[in-house]
Amino acid sequence: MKERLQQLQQEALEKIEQASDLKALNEVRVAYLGKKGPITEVLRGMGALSPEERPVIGALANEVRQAIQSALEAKQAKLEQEEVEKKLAAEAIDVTLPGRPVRRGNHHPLTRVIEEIEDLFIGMGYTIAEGPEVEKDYYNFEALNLPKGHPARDMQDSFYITEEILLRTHTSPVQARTMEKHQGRGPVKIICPGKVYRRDNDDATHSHQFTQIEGLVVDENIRMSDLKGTLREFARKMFGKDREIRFRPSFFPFTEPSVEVDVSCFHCGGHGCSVCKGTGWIEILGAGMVHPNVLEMAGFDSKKYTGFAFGMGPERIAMLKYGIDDIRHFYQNDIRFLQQFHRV
Ligand code: 2NL
Repeated sequence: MKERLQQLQQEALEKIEQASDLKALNEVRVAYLGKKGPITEVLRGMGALSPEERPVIGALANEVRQAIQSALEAKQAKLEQEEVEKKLAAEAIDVTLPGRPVRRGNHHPLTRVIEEIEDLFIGMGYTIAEGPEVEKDYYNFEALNLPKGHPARDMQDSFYITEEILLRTHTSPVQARTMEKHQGRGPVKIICPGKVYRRDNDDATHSHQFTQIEGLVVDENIRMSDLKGTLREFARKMFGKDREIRFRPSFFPFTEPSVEVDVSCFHCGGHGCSVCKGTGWIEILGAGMVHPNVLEMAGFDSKKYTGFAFGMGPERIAMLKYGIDDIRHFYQNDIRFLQQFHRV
């Protein structure tokens, strides 16, 4: 019996040594230490032994079981460690591999032009003012010297929400609101960029939604020459240092006098070409001296204060600057169009 036990131990240790994975090792455990295994069988047969032999064989059987158990545990730990290492090796991340490229986007050409104009006026001491796109009839029309019944207020031309509320048709209401906040004290020096809305059938040059930038300066002793100097500076920064501007008489309800402003053609320098249609000049904005009625309605004393204002369409400026032939390009989000305006 002693030899049988020693032989079992040797056999089991060899099989444990040979087991190449956890499954095989478990089979060895079941085969040798299981309830139906050979050691249990030996212990069961102890009844047939003499009282002297019994404790000797019993002790030996326990030793053998112990030895097999330890060997199993050691091997199990080793196999588990190997498995972890294999897994780590298989799942390793190579941090030196190049990353997937991220496609770099760019600002919308309109955003770009608007920000360029904003920066230019901020450089001249203006601040940016914003206001609601859903506006009161009062600020959109009344406060701008467009009384009830004025043709520009026609329901056909604006998106009315109620009799008194509409989508703003220009950014001027922001200027009216800002002047009102100043409570009759200057200076006011602001730039108002934003989206505006008019009932229009969209085509190459019209859109029911577009953008505007308006400027307003109100203070004592503001004169038409201040307007002209400011706009000349704007034209040169925007279209080139050699540009000249000219004023042509015009009409806006909120300014008096009012002017249309042309810039000398940046394409031909003023000689006449297809861009300026042979005239040498390109119309870029409208402007004028703030109408006394507008100043008074906003709480300013029009005997003490004067001001100038101007308004332009960033779409038009961008179309001229980048040779864009259809306003709808700005709103269709065709990536082939948008990608052409990467900032350099
Ligand atoms: C244009 C012409 C203009 C203004 C806008 C203005 C605003 C106030 C008072 C006086 Cl609160 N004027 N704005 C003045 C003249 C022209 O816009 O052709 N815009 C695209």
